[in-house]
Amino acid sequence: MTDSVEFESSMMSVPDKTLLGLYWTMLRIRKVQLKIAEHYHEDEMHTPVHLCIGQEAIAAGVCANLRTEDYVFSNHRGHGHYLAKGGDLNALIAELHNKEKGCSRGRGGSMHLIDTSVGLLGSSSIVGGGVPIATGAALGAVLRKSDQVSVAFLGDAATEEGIVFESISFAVLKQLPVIFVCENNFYAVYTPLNKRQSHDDIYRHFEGLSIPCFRVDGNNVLETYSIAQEAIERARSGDGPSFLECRTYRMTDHHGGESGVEVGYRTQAEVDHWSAKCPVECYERFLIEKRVLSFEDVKVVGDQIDSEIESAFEYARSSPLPDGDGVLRYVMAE
Ligand SMILES: Cc1ncc(C[n+]2csc(CCOP(=O)(O)OP(=O)(O)O)c2C)c(N)n1
Ligand SMILES: [Mg+2]
Repeated sequence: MTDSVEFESSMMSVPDKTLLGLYWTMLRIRKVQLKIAEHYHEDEMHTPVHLCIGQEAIAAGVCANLRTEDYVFSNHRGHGHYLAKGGDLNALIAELHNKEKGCSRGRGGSMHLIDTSVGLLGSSSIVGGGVPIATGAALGAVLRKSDQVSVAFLGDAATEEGIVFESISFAVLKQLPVIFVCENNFYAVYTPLNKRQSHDDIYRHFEGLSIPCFRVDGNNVLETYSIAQEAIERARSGDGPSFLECRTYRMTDHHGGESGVEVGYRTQAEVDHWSAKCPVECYERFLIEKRVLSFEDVKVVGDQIDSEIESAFEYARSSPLPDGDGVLRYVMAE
């Protein structure tokens, strides 16, 4: 029996290849985050890092339904979105090391990830900032008569920004192919959702705008995958936008690799409660029970990912910084 995440009902009709692909994506995101956390204190990465440990199922479940040419717009907690959409791992780790070979040429850091070759058109460190851009990209797709869809990942706090309401309203008016994916991890930095909002039903906030809204167990990759699939198909076939509230939890502090318990804004009991719902471990157990995955597979896949990550760190460390004269190229402020 898998304990706290119920996968069975969403598993029907998902082929084994997809089941395994979702596992691989989540495990890879998890392992990349852990490696970043392990090395962060060495002070070779001069960038804040907002890790998405605990939230991997959302990026994996949504992006598994997207085509390369579809668009994703991310936020400050974007490593998972970038990797799930197919962003280059070497360029991500090089970016964290501020290197010229980084995905933003080392000038952007962790909060400004981009890989246009796979449709990851950018991330915004301004809370809510990616949402209107994703909406505009969806409008562009419609004007070009393309069937691309656009996804905006946003946090629970971003739903408190006016621009999100305005973007959703416009997307409904124009019936744009955009999916708003809210990762509700119940915190804005150190402030819990129940100190900011009177109700914890974010998905209901936008129902008055006549956008289809769904509450999703964001730690359940199969539920996320199947609800996102419906939303993406609806958008692609011209039936307009959707809003998904994916409920989850970040296992590390707002930024960096500590738990946040030591700061005092959340308790160890709360962290433990969510640890039992770990999206990666629960799904791994489920796949083993279903005999889609063996213990040996777990080891082989884990080792392959570890060695890929090891070589990405070597690549990043050994590549050059932007040269002194050119360091201010591509940046807006001097
Ligand atoms: C417009 C704006 N206001 C405030 C901030 C400072 N800030 C950075 S992250 C953050 C919290 C974001 O919370 P949420 O959207 O829930 O995402 P999470 O960090 O939980 O993934 C805040 C307030 C910012 N970057 N941009
Ligand atoms: Mg949050």
